[in-house]
Amino acid sequence: MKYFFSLFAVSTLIFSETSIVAETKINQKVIIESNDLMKFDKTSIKLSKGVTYDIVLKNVGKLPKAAMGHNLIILDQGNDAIAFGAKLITDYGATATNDWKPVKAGKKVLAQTKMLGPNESDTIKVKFDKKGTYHFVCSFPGHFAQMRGVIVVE
Ligand SMILES: [Cu+2]
Repeated sequence: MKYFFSLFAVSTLIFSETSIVAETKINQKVIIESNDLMKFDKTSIKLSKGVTYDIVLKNVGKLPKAAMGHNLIILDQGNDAIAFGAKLITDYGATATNDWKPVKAGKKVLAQTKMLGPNESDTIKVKFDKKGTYHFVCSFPGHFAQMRGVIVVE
């Protein structure tokens, strides 16, 4: 009888640990901060293929959106953040009236947050179906020079 109870306790323990692992595979959260120094707090992020992530951009800056707005644009594989940033206004339709959204960039953009002012945040759900490197960038004019990074999906 004693043996039965301890075996039961062990199997319950294993079972509950398995459930915790399974739970964390759904909608894992990644928080990226942007600031008045025109920087993201993370420039290299490792994620897993096939997992749905809640990617949160938090703008912790204090300057107004018109002067120091930030967004997070994740580019599909094969698109370089600097090359993309250089064409935002000339080729991809980013303007002051559309919050610098690259409306003509088509499938080069995998996902994007809203343009954020001080103390704002936005969450996007993203699932990467292919392993590899994805660049991300802020599309506010000139910010691509230093507001960019890579997501490496394994
Ligand atoms: Cu920015």
